[in-house]
Amino acid sequence: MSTDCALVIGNKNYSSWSMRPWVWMRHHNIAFKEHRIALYTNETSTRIAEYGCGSTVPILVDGDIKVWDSLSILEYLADKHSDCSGWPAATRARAHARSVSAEMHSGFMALRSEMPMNCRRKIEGFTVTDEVQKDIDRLNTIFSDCRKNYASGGEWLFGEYSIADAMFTPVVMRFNTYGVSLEGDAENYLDTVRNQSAVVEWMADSRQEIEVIESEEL
Ligand SMILES: N[C@@H](CCC(=O)N[C@@H](CS)C(=O)NCC(=O)O)C(=O)O
Repeated sequence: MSTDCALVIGNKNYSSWSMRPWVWMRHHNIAFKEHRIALYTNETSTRIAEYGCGSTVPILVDGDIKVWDSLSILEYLADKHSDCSGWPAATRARAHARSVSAEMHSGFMALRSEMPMNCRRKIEGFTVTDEVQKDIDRLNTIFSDCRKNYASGGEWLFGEYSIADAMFTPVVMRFNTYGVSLEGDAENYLDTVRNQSAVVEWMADSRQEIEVIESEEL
């Protein structure tokens, strides 16, 4: 992909949706320009609207093609870069990866609203509500099942790195901030994500940001 390709993202500290395609592209060493728009300022909506495709980030601009929505961007990139790992190759694993990714994309509302992503922050003694605990338990099951079934192929959810890992990366950042641990293989998977060089880079960048979004600071 030429550097005509740009990824429009929000603040690295807070923008969980932006993190997904950014990390996937960095993991695969795909060249892109980064256009950053600070969220929740007086200019945010105008700056996003300039791209002419919806009111949220991330947005991928690839020449004259624009793609918005984190999952659509990942799908587009995987189609374009068939040498990079998008969905797993095997039919069963592919169906599984698509299902858990869609589940992440459309669910986990309690976890999202009560544990907003805030990469640079560590909160001691966070109280997990019953609704959030249900989401955490479900994530524990998803990660454990994946690792049980696909560990022979590598350290990621489906063995080789895939779109599914990018989809769940922001959840791992939330767990860091609010002090959530999982069990056994699921916790080991969290460590794999934490140690991924693209994630380490994103987190370092997030610590350089100076904006504070009060609504995301519990
Ligand atoms: N479904 C979208 C959701 C994107 C989204 O909600 N992005 C937030 C930032 S993380 C946003 O752009 N908010 C802008 C605003 O609220 O003004 C995706 O996956 O890309």
